[in-house]
Amino acid sequence: IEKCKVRFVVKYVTRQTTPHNMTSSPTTSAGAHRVFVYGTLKKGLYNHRLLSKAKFVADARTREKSFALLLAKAGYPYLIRTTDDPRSVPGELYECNDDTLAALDVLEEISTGMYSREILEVEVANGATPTALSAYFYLAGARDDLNVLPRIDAYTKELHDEVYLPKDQRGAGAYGSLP
Ligand code: PCA
Repeated sequence: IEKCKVRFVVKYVTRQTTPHNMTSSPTTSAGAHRVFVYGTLKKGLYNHRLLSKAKFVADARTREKSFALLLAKAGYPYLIRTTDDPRSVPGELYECNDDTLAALDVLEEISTGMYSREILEVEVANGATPTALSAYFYLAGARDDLNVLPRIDAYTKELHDEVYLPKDQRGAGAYGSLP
């Protein structure tokens, strides 16, 4: 009987602690979703309004150095994985609720495969030691016609203000389409 009791207690404790491993889940124990943004969702840019109820956590960058940031004709960034001069990507980390995450999925056209929402680890500066956190981010869908797009190091406010064309201002013609 004593042995059984001990086993039960150990199992219970394990169940309670393992699902809350903070670095492996993009969702916090309080139910907030961490989202890493690198494009038009950043502070001061056109689509940031969708994050009005989200909490800014920190400036961040991807731990993975495997990306290329491309600039689509309508002036938004298109993030792909590449083996050709792969880089880490800078951006901002937020915490948001279910409704906000759903609104981001609509903007990024997850249902059509334009972008897909994936999970990666980002690094935030925390004094001298960087901290790694899991977060959702939007990766562009793979396409064959991307090699004509220019590559950029970061999607800055200066670039955005100069070239971004909101969805409702894109014509049906080539300008709105990608590339
Ligand atoms: N918005 C998303 C992905 C690309 C874009 O323009 C972002 O800011 O992360």
